Amino acid sequence: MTKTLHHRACHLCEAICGLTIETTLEDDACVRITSIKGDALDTFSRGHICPKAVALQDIQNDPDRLRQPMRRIGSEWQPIAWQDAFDLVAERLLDIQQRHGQNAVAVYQGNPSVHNYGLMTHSNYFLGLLKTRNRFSATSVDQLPHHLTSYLMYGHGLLLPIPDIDHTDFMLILGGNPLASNGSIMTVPDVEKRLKAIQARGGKVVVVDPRRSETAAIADQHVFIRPGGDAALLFGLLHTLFAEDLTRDSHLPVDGLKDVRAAVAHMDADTMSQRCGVPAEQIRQLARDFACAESAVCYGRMGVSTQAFGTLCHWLVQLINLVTGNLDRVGGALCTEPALDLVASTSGGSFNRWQSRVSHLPEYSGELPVSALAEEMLTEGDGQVKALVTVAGNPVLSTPNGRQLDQALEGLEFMVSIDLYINETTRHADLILPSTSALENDHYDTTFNLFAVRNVTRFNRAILAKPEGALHDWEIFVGLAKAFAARAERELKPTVSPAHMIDRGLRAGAYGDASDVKLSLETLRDYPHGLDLGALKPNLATRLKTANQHIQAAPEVILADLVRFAAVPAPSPDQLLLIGRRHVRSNNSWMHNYHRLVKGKPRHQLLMHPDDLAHRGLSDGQRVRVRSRVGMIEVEVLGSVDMMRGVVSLPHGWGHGRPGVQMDIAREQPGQSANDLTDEQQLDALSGNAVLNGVPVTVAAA
Ligand SMILES: Nc1nc2c(c(=O)[nH]1)N[C@H]1C(S)=C(S)[C@@H](COP(=O)(O)OP(=O)(O)OC[C@H]3O[C@@H](n4cnc5c(=O)[nH]c(N)nc54)[C@H](O)[C@@H]3O)O[C@H]1N2
Ligand SMILES: Nc1nc2c(c(=O)[nH]1)N[C@H]1C(S)=C(S)[C@@H](COP(=O)(O)OP(=O)(O)OC[C@H]3O[C@@H](n4cnc5c(=O)[nH]c(N)nc54)[C@H](O)[C@@H]3O)O[C@H]1N2
Ligand code: SF4
Ligand SMILES: [Mo]
Repeated sequence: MTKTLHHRACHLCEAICGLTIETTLEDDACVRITSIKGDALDTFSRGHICPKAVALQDIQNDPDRLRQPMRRIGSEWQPIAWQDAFDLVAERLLDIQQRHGQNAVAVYQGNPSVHNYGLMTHSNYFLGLLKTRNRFSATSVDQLPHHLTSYLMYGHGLLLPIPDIDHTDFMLILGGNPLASNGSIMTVPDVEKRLKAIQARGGKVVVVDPRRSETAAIADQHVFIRPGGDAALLFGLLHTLFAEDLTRDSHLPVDGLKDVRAAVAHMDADTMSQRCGVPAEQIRQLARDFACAESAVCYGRMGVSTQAFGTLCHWLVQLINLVTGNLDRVGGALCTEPALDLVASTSGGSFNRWQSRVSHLPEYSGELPVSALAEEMLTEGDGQVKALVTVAGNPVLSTPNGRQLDQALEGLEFMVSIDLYINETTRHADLILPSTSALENDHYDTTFNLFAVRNVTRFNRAILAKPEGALHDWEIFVGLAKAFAARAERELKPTVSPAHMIDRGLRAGAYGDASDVKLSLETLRDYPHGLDLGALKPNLATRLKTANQHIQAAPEVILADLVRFAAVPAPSPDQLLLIGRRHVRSNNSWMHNYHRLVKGKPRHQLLMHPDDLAHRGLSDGQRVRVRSRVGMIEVEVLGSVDMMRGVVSLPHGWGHGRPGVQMDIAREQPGQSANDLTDEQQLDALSGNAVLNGVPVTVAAA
């Protein structure tokens, strides 16, 4: 038995923790993973690890994970050869496009697409050939408001200022629970230690959340807020900063601040307090505390981007950092300067160049909001979607009104999924094309190095050999592209491997051939634990991509949205509102098939304040019916004093009990899908992002 130690970044969430993985060459000539630990020599993650990383071996060994392409005939799945599968996809998609037009084929790309470098470099090699406007992704059930705000204010949708968590004196967190999620649009391994370090150096952490989350529990202050009330709270903060002269000059060139002042002139803390339930004096004091801190950063995430005024929220977050002098400042919000800089190498984005056919939702960077996907399939007429390609996504469980989409998928002429499992979505596919597992593939993080709280980089080779006959995701896309181009008689430019592209990108980047660091894949081999390229530094002035290289503080489309904000009546305090919840042992919809992560008590119950239970004559542990405009589910309810009154919480990603799902462990503990309650008609109308938090529901005994 020979043991080997490997080092690799974990790709499962945004924290990119360094791992040490031991493999053993056993007497039967099989290589097995014998241990997975945090890598103490990774200077970024410093040995931090969470339970999901240990389950990487379970993904590897899972008998339910597909290892060859599968074709569905009725309800039976049969293996099919790769080339036959590629030819079939090309034939069916081309035929549908010839009969119904290019937009009749839709595409949905899910979250793991950004955690897998081959999907980043090569999905478009095939998907681009389809030339369809019906492109969707998980972006519009997540962070679209961040991109739109940065595109409008800074000229590039990926120029996202990141909290300088290691140097700040005051961190205001809205709608993020990094202790469970391990951070998002803030790549921050070991986040708990970093938050506690703020407190240890005399600083303060404040969390705004309708639930006393794990992060709120360690904060200095927790502010309860009615779901969806954050724009009002942020307006109240900004107004106070102006009214009490708490602003600080910025070194950055800014246009439009006068317009901002005028636009928020009547949004005082008293008026805004009625919209969000936070007492006016608390809003004013929070503004003072923020402005008086030596350095401070306001950070909003998932919980505030997936609400009705998600884009206003992120715009206000930027403005609060800007007017207090904390944008582009050490201890404030800073833009990461990664080795492979997508800000430098891609176009800034685009907005509203076209709209969805049925509901006229706006395009962003070539994609439409996924809330429109089902109706594009269900509404007859020219341009109706007849076929779907899904890539590493499970929209039946992750997008609003998932039941409707579930039914719409049944009516498609053809569907192909590039995925590892037969799950709630892919069970509808005609073909599933599974790639190698992550440990059989090289890894370079193209995305999360860009959002990291330090400038870091690393490249790791595959740990396990590629099984015979298996293909990497990128090779599947090359196979599909070749088959499609041949049949369509279109020219296909040759391509190179992802590793080759990364090498080129590294050499051309800020730490590449023209610098002293001379980064390339070759030089990165000397840094198996990752390479630290230093703390974040102010750089925004030189990286702005707006036409005049000034920050646009008052983009027209955002100011226009203030009319919508003003028109919304104050929510009724009697209305029960649903929010989500993440747990460190779960990862969206797809990691419930590993015993290690799901063992013990279930974690997918509805949480409700004990007073709200009593008010309805319900008791802890009872089965209840939760209803919204679009659906009804039956779940167990638990009393929790951590919930704000009038708010209930249910995690998403469950609901594995649907027929045909081939994930044995997940089916034993199926839970119900929160997205059978979320409503595809509830949107941040400006961006088209889905509202997943603050969904009106009723709860009654089952
Ligand atoms: N109600 C509610 N809904 C939500 C959220 C919420 O908080 N509340 N969160 C939203 C957010 S933030 C997100 S990002 C979305 C996620 O939504 P999705 O991206 O649609 O869903 P995932 O659960 O991430 O599904 C990942 C799929 O990729 C497959 N997969 C995993 N690794 C690979 C790989 O390497 N290659 C390939 N080809 N496939 C792979 C898995 O088998 C699975 O089918 O959900 C959103 N939905
Ligand atoms: N363990 C684990 N880690 C993950 C994931 C996972 O599924 N599991 N998913 C990954 C993905 S795809 C993403 S995008 C990130 C997301 O990472 P985060 O943005 O940290 O998301 P959550 O953990 O869902 O935290 C959102 C918080 O917002 C609160 N909230 C809900 N509604 C409102 C509201 O109206 N106002 C305010 N102020 N707060 C509100 C919720 O109570 C919750 O505490 O996590 C990533 N990491
Ligand atoms: S927090 Fe867990 S899942 Fe996320 S990168 Fe680190 S080890 Fe992986
Ligand atoms: Mo996400």
